Amino acid sequence: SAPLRIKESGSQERSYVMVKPDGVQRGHVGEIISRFERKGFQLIGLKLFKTPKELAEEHYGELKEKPFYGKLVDYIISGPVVCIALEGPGVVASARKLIGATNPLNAEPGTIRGDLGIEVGRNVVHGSDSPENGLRELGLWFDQDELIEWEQHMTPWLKE
Ligand code: IDP
Repeated sequence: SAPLRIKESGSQERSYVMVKPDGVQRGHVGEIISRFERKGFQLIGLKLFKTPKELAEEHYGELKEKPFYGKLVDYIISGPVVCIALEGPGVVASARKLIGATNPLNAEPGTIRGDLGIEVGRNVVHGSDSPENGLRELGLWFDQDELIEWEQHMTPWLKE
C-alpha cells in the first residue's frame, strides 16, 4: 500500500472528502464544497480528477471481499470525481456528520446524502472514517505539492 506522504501539520486533523461521479454528473459539486466551507473547515486541496482503476481499488481495499466491491470500483471510475482535502479540529467526524449515513435512505435530512441521494450505490460523496484514514487517503489521492498550507484570516472568528 502507498506510503503516508502527507505529514500531519501540528495537531491539525485532516480528512479526504470526495464528490463521487454521480455528484459531479448531477451538478452538486458547488453545493457540496459549500457545506464544508460554511461549516468553517479549511480547504487545503481541491481538484477534478479521472480516477485510475488501481487507485479506486486501493482506496476501497478494505472492502475487497464485499459482494458489491466490483460495482463500487466501476462506479467510482465511471466519471470524474472532485477530490477535496479539508483541515480543522475534529474535521473527520464532523465531515461524516455533514455527509450522513452510508445509505442515503437512512441519512438524516440536512445531511448531504440525506438531501441528495436515494441509494447506497449512488451516495454522492465520500468522507474518511478516521484521522488515520484521512492521512492515508490524502496520500493516495493528492501529491504533497497539491496540498496548500495557507493562513485563513477568519480563523480568529472560528476558533477561540
Ligand atoms: P462510507 O462510505 O459511509 O464510509 P463504507 O461502508 O465504507 O461506507 O462503504 C464504502 C462505499 O461502498 C459506500 O459509500 C457506498 O458507495 C458503497 N457501499 C457500501 N455498502 C454498499 C452496499 O450494500 N451496496 C452497494 N454499495 C455499497
